[in-house]
Amino acid sequence: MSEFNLIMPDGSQKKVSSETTPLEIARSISPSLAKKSVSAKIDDHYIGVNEKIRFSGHFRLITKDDPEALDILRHSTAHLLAQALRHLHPKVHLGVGPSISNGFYYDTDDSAESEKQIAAEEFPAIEAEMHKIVKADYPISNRPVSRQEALNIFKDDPYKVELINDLPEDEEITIAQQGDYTDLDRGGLVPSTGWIKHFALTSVAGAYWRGKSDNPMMQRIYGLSEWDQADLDAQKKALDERKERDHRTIGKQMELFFTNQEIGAGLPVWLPNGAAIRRTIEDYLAEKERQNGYLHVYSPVVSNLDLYKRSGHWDHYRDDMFPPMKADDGEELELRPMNCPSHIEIYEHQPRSYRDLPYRIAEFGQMHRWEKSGALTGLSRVREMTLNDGHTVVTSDQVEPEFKEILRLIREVYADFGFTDNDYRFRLSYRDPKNTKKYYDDDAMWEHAQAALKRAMDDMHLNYFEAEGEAAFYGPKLDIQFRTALGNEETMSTIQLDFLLPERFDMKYTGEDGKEHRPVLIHRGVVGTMERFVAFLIEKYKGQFPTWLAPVQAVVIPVNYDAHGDYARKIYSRLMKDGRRIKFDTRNEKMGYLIRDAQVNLKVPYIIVVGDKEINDQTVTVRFRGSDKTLELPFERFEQMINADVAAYSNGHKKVEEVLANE
Ligand code: TSB
Ligand code: ZN
Repeated sequence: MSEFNLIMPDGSQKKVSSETTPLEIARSISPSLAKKSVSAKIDDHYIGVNEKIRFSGHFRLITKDDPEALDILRHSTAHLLAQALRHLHPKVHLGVGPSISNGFYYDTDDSAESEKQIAAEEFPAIEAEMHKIVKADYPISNRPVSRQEALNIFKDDPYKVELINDLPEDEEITIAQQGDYTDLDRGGLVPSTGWIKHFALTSVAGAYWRGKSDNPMMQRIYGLSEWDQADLDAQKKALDERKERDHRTIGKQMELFFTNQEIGAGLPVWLPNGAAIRRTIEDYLAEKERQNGYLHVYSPVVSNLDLYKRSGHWDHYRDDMFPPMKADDGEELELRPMNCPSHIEIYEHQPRSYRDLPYRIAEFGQMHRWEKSGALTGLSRVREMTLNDGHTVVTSDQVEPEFKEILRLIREVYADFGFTDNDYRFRLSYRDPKNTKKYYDDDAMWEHAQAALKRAMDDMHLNYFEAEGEAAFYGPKLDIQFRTALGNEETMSTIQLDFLLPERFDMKYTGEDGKEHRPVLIHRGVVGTMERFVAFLIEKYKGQFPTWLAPVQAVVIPVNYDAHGDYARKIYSRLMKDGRRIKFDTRNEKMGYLIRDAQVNLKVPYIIVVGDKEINDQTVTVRFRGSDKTLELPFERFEQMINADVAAYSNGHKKVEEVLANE
């Protein structure tokens, strides 16, 4: 029997035998300490309270009062979930199941067993199974195993096998055991399943295995777990608030868009209110692009498959493409996953010279991508989307200045939408050099392109982070990452450097020297797709769009339609002629109901009520969004106010305050 030397928190030394457990040490100090000890640590290694001590070092008991104990509880609840899933879906494949800032998750993949993945409808059954396991109060143990033993234990769990194989040679592998359930685990778990009492499963969402988009999509099941019910209730409430700003919830309430199975998963329908927002954005962007030298084009959403064979999409991007359509003459047609090949054909339609460069074309290009059904989310991840796309053809000397110019344009647009630096971060997306299936294989080309991208960013003194395996197959990207209400990060805008497609399509321009040269292609989306961008805006503004974007900018309500309808209609028509989006609410309902409907559901910036007094004075009574104040204004004054509000984009409210100050 060996002996170990423990250094206690107070600095004293304690010699223990290899038969000693942390719980015994706790008991020797005080029974109450033993009762609330959740786990223990020797240096950075967790050791369960009932485990035998295996090495010497700094010793520390973790009690319930310790913030770290909450992570241990949540991590243990993830195991509890996995054990319940194993009972209900014996063949489910498990990924990882950590604690997170407000709870825990477990990544699961049930595709080996059935086509249908685990869905939220099953949560009550899964929770019931979890409670059974809690009641059984299985002791939780952790022990080291050899690599071979670990591979044997997890032979039916491909994700675990991958994790084991990725562990460094000299790393100790430990497994956790509770009843009939075994997991690969570093420790940090409660002593038995009976310790876990206040938990709930909250949602399930698609998540790529190890966060890499070229890996399989798994189902990530999220949950909450707390030491007491009051804390669990508080966490649930916080989660409900996040759901409230979820664009899918607000999209329903404001009647912006829908998706259904009849039309097809991931194929969104834009209702009039959502379409009004989108059209406003498209008009705005088209004008901005025109001012910045882009020529707008229209090109077909379906093309000959050979076009995508030539571009390399078919070799490197096929998994994201809809299956080709075979025509009766043997021709194969493909719904386009990207617009670049069509834009390249447009460039090549005429011979080009250095005097034509940078050559900039743009299109609100509709594309189709075969996203996995588990990954589809509202408007933010869809199968049919319209990209605010643009391609610039440049000489190699123009790559950096054009890149900077595009980034300047993007930030100018962000300012009009009221984004601040806190809303996003920059990601330099590089290839994964090991993945030659996804990425075109030419080391020199990649290194050159990635270095150019990094140089441009460093030159502008911008903060960014770097990510391997997130590039496009044809080149590296600057991705602008935004956080959704559900807490995921997604790419919105993007600028991409491409030295590959110009080769593939044999693109040329005549240089100053009269000879033919190869240009470089820059792909960019100023705001990304209309779908994802609008999803983000809904969440950012919680549906309370600045007036220039609001689907309905003002509602006009006559106190009594028969008496005041004509005057109300005159106001409505005048404002519509100004270009405003106005709803004339003629419903025969109580005034209070109509006002509430406009405020709560439509979130309208201005509600105008007109009755006898207003007709008499040629005024309108205005209610402002977010304020209880009503104000009677001469109609022209209001007209000036709302038009100034719209013209100032997201700074509109400042203009309104200015106009009001003159009142
Ligand atoms: C910028 N060829 C380039 C283009 O020229 C391109 O298509 N790049 S992309 O593949 O990165 O897509 C552009 C943007 O579309 C992404 O940055 C992202 O904001 C958006 N997007 C991609 N997939 C989806 C999807 N499934 N649903 C909604 N938006 C998406
Ligand atoms: Zn492109």
